[in-house]
Amino acid sequence: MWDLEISKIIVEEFTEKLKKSLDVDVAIVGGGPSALAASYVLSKNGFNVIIFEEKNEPGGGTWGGGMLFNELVVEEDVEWFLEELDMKYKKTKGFISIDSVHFASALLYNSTKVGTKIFNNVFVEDVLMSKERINGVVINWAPVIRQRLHVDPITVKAKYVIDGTGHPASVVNMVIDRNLSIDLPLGKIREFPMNAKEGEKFVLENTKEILPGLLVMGMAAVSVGGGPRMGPIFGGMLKSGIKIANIIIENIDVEVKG
Ligand code: 48H
Repeated sequence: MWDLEISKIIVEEFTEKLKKSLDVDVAIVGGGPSALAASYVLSKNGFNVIIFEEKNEPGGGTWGGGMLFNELVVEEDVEWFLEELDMKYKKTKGFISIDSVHFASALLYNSTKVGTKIFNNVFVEDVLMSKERINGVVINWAPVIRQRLHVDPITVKAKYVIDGTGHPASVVNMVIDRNLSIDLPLGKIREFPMNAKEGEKFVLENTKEILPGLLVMGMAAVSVGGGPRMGPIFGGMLKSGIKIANIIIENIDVEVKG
């Protein structure tokens, strides 16, 4: 009976995918542009990478461009990456302009094509930690969280966890709530007013490992470092994702205990 077979395929294949994703090299929280760039580079280099995205549609803040004008801008120094991902774009006035839907789709397609597993509708509600390092994440279905259902989560072990949650820097906030001290340059998580040029520089400088096993990238790195926001210019998000991937590639030989 077709209907039953279809249901069986879905349940079996999803279970298989989830089982393979319970012990990974890198768990990325949030499925925005920095996450997709990082996961593309890491997966392409043979790392086992998963992304947890609480929304139905991964892609974060890319889809709407600037003020719903679905066009976004990147700097010319990321042209090589757009080429690698086979994107269509237009060079204009010293910048590159890209249709934001095409940009999001290309990132999603390429990241998943090289092996990243994206779990949408999954909310990361906590981290796994030992005294020495962050060891993974605690996940639940996002609708369970939204409906405030009393349902316990499950855990995922990861050598590295990346906070790619954008402006709120949710993972860093969770870790601070657990009384772990993180060196926040301003003493708290906050952003400053729009300044595209400064913001694009700042995001890269603040893309780093902030605790053993926990890294920040994208707008989360701006919020944690306390820098200016930069609106719909997205080169910094790509460069931040690529930088974090390279940091991990150079340090992956960590032994995770527990
Ligand atoms: C699962 C979660 C959780 C959670 C959040 O905001 P994003 O697009 O992330 P970035 O940093 O890659 O890109 C930022 C960019 O989109 C942007 O907003 C810019 C450049 N702004 C500049 C400005 O001036 O405003 O995506 C983060 C994703 C979202 O899709 C969230 O739904 C998701 O993370 N998320 N997913 N578990 N706990 N928290």
